[in-house]
Amino acid sequence: MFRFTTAGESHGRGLVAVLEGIPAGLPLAAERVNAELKRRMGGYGRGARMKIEADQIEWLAGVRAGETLGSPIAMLVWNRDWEHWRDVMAPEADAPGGDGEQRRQMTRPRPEHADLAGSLKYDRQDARDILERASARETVARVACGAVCKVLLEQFGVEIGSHVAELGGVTAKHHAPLPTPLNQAADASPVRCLDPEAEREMIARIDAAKAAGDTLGGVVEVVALGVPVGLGSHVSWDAKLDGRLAQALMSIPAVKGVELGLGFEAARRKGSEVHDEILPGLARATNRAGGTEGGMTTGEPLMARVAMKPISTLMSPLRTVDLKTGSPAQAQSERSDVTAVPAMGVIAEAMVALVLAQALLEKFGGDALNETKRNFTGYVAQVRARTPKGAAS
Ligand code: EPS
Repeated sequence: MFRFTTAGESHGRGLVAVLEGIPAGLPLAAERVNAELKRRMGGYGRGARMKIEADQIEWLAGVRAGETLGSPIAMLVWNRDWEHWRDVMAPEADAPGGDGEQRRQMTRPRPEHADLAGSLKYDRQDARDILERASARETVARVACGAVCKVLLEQFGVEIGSHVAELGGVTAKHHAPLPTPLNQAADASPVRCLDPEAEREMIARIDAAKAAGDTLGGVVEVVALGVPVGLGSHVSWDAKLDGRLAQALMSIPAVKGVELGLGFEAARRKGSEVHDEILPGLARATNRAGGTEGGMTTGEPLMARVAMKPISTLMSPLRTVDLKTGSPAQAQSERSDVTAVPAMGVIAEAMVALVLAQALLEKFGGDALNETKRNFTGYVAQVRARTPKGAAS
């Protein structure tokens, strides 16, 4: 069964990622995973934390002699910042940090963070018990699992990339066709934007927001090329790939919206201006659907747009209430990022990779990579045989 889980607090000892269901025999090197972790750490607008960390995995299980074993893959990433938080985050009741006060209590919840709802739900006096896990630091472990899925998907000709389409209210000019490889072009920009003019303005807005103690959100476009037709299914609500993508992408911290293809714009147009006509050879005239129909992939590029709100930690804080006293207060300021939109793109790629890998393994099965590939090749031939005679291929 394909599944993954993560464990770890932002300033705890480290992060653990466990990924199950990857077939045996997949060539896998730590460098591939670490390259994705490094991409996630980048982006103009990040805070001082990223200067402390140097995220790298240690294999704990599931890989031997450069290949997967078919057993759960476990990876560990140490938090370097732990050294500065040992006392605050110590698991022991009688740790050197002393009482709650000295353990850097957080009692003034930030609006739009998990602080308040989490403290009430889990009945914690110290919102640090909530914020440490709600922190986007957890996405290190997701990106590690997603990187393994990317390596698997490459074996089937699937390539996933992303770029920043909007940041801080600046919209990049539409770039058509998108460059290939997409990530090579996007990663060359400090904000992962393909439009140099928009990039300059985005950087200026990040500088201005930083000076004002404010934060910025934005929109990322994720693209998966080479996805075969028929991943996911129309038969049940929870098998539908569009729904699964939306859930996975919405679960990224601070994400407030997900669109596939035209997304909300499709609701404003007439049907004739939305639907993708079918041409001889079963090609499509357009890809406004963004690569899914009826909860299944169409074989066209998968296009998802992901909207991130501004980070909720403001250096010029908003109004809140101190949970200890019940009195009006200013929200607590913790060191944070001005924006993490460029990094969110890398995380969104990982989430798309996880959903596609799961759907691909669901369809083609296999305990060993060779078996999965045999099943895949047979299916591709079957689909090709359905192309009407005399049509362009
Ligand atoms: C985060 C706050 C910042 C970010 C962090 C997410 O961390 P710190 O409080 O240690 O400065 O840098 O993101 C990461 C650590 C990361 O690896 O992405 C938060 O509160 O969500």
